[in-house]
Amino acid sequence: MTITLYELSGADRSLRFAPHCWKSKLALQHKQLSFGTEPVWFTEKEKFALSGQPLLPVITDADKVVSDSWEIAQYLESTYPNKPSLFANEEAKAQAESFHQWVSSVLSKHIPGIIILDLFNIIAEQDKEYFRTSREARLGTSLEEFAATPEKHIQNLQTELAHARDLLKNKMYFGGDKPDYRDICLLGTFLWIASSGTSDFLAKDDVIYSWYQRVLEDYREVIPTSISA
Ligand SMILES: N[C@@H](CCC(=O)N[C@@H](CS)C(=O)NCC(=O)O)C(=O)O
Repeated sequence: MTITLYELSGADRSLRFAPHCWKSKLALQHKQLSFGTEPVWFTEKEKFALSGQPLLPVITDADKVVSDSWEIAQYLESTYPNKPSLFANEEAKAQAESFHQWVSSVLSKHIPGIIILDLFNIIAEQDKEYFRTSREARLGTSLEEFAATPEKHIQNLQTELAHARDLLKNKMYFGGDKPDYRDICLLGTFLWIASSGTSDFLAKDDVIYSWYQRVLEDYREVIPTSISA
């Protein structure tokens, strides 16, 4: 086994919640590559200092070090072209890049309001001050204030998902009849919510809910059995 995925973890090292780390783990699983993982707390950045930057995910593959979930997906695709594809062709890759950006910067803004206090409760004691200070500076308010109305954020998330519903119309997966990197981006983001302890964030009659049930099983090998739709 030569590939190691460095990913954020909770106080309990087996608890992995970070969305971009989930994307890389799902991409590794999709490509049927053998890999190990290294759990990292927020305040253990020295563990992946060799990447020369402060964010996760990072992978090492023999003497290669790659950071950033989108860079990792591209690296895996070009380094292991004979393994199952993350992007069926150049057009699918361009669509995946734009979907990745939509998920990361548009859809994801509704999520901290749903889970931020749950996240605060599951991270390591030594991470709590860093997490509170950095997130409160970013949000411009206290974690408690920001998390006061989770229903409103769930509602906004469901409304924002209209774009994904449109893309998925009459299809099993975003790319058609098998999952690709677009499915991984959205699943990784839902796993952020689910790993933090919220399960009811989709309506049962939503096509996105049926899709979520399907992809959870497709990637079940790397998803804890405690997570269900
Ligand atoms: N654009 C980056 C974003 C990476 C990112 O924001 N990572 C988060 C975890 S999902 C992180 O490392 N946070 C650590 C911190 O805030 O100190 C990617 O897609 O990989």
